[in-house]
Amino acid sequence: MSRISLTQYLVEKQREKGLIPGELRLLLEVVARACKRISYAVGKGALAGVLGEAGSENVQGESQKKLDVIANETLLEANLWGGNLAAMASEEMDHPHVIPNRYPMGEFLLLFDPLDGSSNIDVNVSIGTIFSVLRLPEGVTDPLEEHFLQAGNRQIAAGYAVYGPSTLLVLTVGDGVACFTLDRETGSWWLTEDRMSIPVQTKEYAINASNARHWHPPVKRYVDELLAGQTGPRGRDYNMRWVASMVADVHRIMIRGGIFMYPRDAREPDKPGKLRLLYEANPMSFLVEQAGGAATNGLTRIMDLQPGKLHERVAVFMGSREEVERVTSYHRG
Ligand code: P6P
Repeated sequence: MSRISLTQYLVEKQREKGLIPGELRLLLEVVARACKRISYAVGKGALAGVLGEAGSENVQGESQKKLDVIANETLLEANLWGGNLAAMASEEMDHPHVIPNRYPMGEFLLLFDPLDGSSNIDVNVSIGTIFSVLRLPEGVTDPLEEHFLQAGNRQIAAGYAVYGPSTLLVLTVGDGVACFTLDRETGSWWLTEDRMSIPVQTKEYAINASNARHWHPPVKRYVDELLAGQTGPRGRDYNMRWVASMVADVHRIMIRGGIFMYPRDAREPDKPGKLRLLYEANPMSFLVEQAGGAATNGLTRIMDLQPGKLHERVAVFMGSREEVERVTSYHRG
């Protein structure tokens, strides 16, 4: 069976549907090539001496793994000279990285978490790269942090790579969600699912249950009802999964349904949650919604939130629509 490559898929989106401009296609191909290189580095692991701590901290004050730094540098270098970007923002960098004057400035802004779930690197559990594409506001010639502060509903593309048993690239340009599998022998990305769809109902939920004593009442009520199973108000048993790698947990949900939750809790009352809005929650919300799911912060659609800071955090409830709507109704109720 002849498979469709990532390039062919994007050319068809550009040519047949006029959905994406050529510059966006080029950008997405560059990002895919960078993810391939990150996949090779991740796959080499101890053999390439890339495991363990980098000995530095990121803007969040979290210690960086060597692969965090490698993944960030790979994405920066790959996207510097192409001429389709104005600037990049990353979980690993305090401030945006503006394209140097020696290269042409493009119309897009690229945001990414270069290696999400990095606490799993040294124990060989799936990790991933998350990215989001925004347009540089009209007439701006000097990109600043404020230009990144756009609501998630302004995204024109989003995706993630998951470095697991297979390396997959899951991508949306606003016309459904496609999944590509990396052929490690040839280095090609092949279309293996052209319209991902999250089951509306599910029997699985994902949350770090060790935080249960800190949860606010709506989350406690929702999870207790799941734990009550057949004997409780939900009338059926549920299963739990927590990989502690958002990309791996959300990818599972994209395939077989479920709800991913990282709520705010009483540990740090002033902190709205752990996950970052601009380069984790927004791109994953775009993908989940494009696959028929839903994503809120417990009260509001995540993609309607207006960011105030580049690295701001947000509570996350995303996945099968029925479950997200239910837990959101408990917050509103
Ligand atoms: P916890 C990884 O560090 C991450 O940002 C997400 O990928 C993941 O879902 C979450 O944090 C795990 O957090 O508190 O369970 O370790």
